[in-house]
Amino acid sequence: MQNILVLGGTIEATRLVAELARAGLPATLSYAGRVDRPKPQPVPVRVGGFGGADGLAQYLRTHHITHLVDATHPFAATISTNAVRAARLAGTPLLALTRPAWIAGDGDLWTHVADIPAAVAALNVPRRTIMLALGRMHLHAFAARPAHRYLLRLVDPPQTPPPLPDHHIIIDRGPFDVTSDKGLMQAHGIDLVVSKNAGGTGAQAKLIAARQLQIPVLMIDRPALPDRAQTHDIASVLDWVRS
Ligand code: 3Y8
Ligand code: NAP
Repeated sequence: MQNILVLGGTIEATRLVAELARAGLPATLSYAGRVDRPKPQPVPVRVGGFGGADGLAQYLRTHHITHLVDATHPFAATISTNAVRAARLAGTPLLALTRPAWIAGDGDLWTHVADIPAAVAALNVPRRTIMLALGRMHLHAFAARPAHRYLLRLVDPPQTPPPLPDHHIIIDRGPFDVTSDKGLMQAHGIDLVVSKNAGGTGAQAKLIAARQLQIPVLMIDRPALPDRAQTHDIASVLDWVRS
């Protein structure tokens, strides 16, 4: 009998565990515990780190996990690297469920940068009104660019005020929709959007809104990840689990 561990935190992970529950395949969804109230799920959920790759390998062994699915966000490079090592140590089959990177379409005004530091460097420009849609974990990096006005969208109210003298905080969680993101950008007079190349649909609204409003986007490329088997579709994961 299968005993599946899904490393979650994305819409695709949520959709996958719904399919696994429907198919009656035993699965556990794992969250890091980054936000106060993770989304309720139709399968058992565990919250918190494992204690590095060795801790995850130990979890795989002691819980007799038969299949490990890495359905984490493309910027969650540490857990994905740990998953490759842990799966090898424990001899557990691993499959990554990922989503293709976004590609600029007609009308998109994107500038690509390699990572967060490169995005900060690229903001060495006269004062802008920036939608910094990167969440909470990287705000400190932008303290180097205090001249700009920032619109911040966070999942939870921050414990400490962000280190940005001129900022406005919106508390909201995705998936987002184009109409409200467009209204938000117009209401705040946004003239630049900074975004991770997350892919998928949950964070895409701001890019479609930016295209419609002809607002430029600073697009942060994904970090490198180790080689591993991966798929973009949930049906392939179900086939793999059943094989
Ligand atoms: C804790 C678990 C689902 C999953 C929904 C997806 C879509 C909506 C859009 C913007 C961009 C951002 C952020 C974002 C989106 C989905 C997905 C996605 C981006 C939750 C969730 C957890 C997190 C962690 C959180 C990070 C933050 C990043 C906000 C749940 C809601 C900016 C990524 O305060 C913090 O510490 C937040 C941390 C990692 C990135 C950062 O650096 O701050 N996600 N987001 C997961 C855990 O504990 O393991 O659903 O409650 C999940 C989702 N957020 O099932 O519907 O699939 O990506 N998440 C980015 O893309 O840049 C918001 O505002 O436009
Ligand atoms: P990360 O930097 O790759 O991982 C840092 C540490 O957090 C890991 O070493 C692990 O701790 C723990 N961890 C991460 N994901 C976990 C999970 N799903 N279950 C259990 N422990 C986990 O991760 P991150 O970028 O902070 O992302 C954290 C979570 O938020 C993930 O679920 C990810 O899918 C989700 N998320 C992230 C982003 C983003 O922009 N980074 C966007 C949307 C959703 P130990 O070493 O102790 O095991």
